[in-house]
Amino acid sequence: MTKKTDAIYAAPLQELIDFQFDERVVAVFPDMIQRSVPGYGMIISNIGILAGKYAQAGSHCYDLGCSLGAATLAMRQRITQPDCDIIAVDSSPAMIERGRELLALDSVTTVPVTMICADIQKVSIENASVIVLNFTLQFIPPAERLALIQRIYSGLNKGGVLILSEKIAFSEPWRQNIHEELHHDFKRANGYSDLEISQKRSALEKVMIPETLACHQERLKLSGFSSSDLWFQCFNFASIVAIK
Ligand code: GEK
Repeated sequence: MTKKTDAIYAAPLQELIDFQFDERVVAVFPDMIQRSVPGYGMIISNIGILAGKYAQAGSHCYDLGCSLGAATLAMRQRITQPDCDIIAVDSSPAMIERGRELLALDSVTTVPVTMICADIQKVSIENASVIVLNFTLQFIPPAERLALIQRIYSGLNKGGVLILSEKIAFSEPWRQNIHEELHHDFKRANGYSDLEISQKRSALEKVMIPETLACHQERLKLSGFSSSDLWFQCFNFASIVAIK
């Protein structure tokens, strides 16, 4: 399948509205995320590897903020434990509609998948062995993040994992600047213009709020996770695996 190119912010916009996961974004999403998030493809395939290792027989695996289900499909390929299923949740109706179409084309059918259009802050999480928050927590208001992580912790079985990927911030301004510049270089190298980069950045400003790695790790500890390891970082994009 050919990917439709993201040109949403290519022309000057009179009025910049806050970023939304609507039909226009859904239509170009695979291209947008690949060209915007360093290491996205690698993270997705390794979520599959992690799920293959940590999925427990007879448990649920969750993909929270699944978008089109890339992490779901990677997990589905790798889970071999019996009687597992995957519950993929996203609050964007357009994402879920397209995600279900892509799911129907998937040739791996051994692990059942349910795609649900809902707010991840409201779905029940229980008997879980693998929970994925792949670039989703950053869209939850910071004051509500602890409650979500605590609910995730209590829904996980012992030995289960949370895979948390985020755009991260740095407390020292010089370090923040270096990583931001490198990320913009990455986007330029992938064909985005300076105008596209700056318009998208403004659109995301109020809806996507990155925090430092230390802040994420403290919250995980506070919620009860016995360990949290950084397994991926490229510039200001990182992924942590936390074990219950
Ligand atoms: C991937 N994980 O390709 N409840 C449910 N979904 C939400 C909520 C919420 N409260 N807030 C935001 N979302 C995916 C990529 S994208 C990341 C995740 C990005 C959803 C939102 O609709 C969008 O689909 C997703 O979180 C974030 O592995 O675009 O930077």
